[in-house]
Amino acid sequence: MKFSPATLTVKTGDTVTWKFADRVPHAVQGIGDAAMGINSPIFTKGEWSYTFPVAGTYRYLCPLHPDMRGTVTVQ
Ligand SMILES: [Cu+2]
Repeated sequence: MKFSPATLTVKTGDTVTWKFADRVPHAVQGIGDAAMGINSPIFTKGEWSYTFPVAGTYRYLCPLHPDMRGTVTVQ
């Protein structure tokens, strides 16, 4: 019931892949306008990727479990 790692730093243009492997479903959903592109389907098992074209700090959560949060810093 957590993202691991919860914080990640990447370079502009990098692609981040979230891997879902749990007994309950999860998703990723960006917080705020800049993170709108982070919006995955709901997975129990699977992967979802997003490429970050613009530098910044992007926060996200699992819409099913809003205490599950993470941050991607794009340099
Ligand atoms: Cu979840």
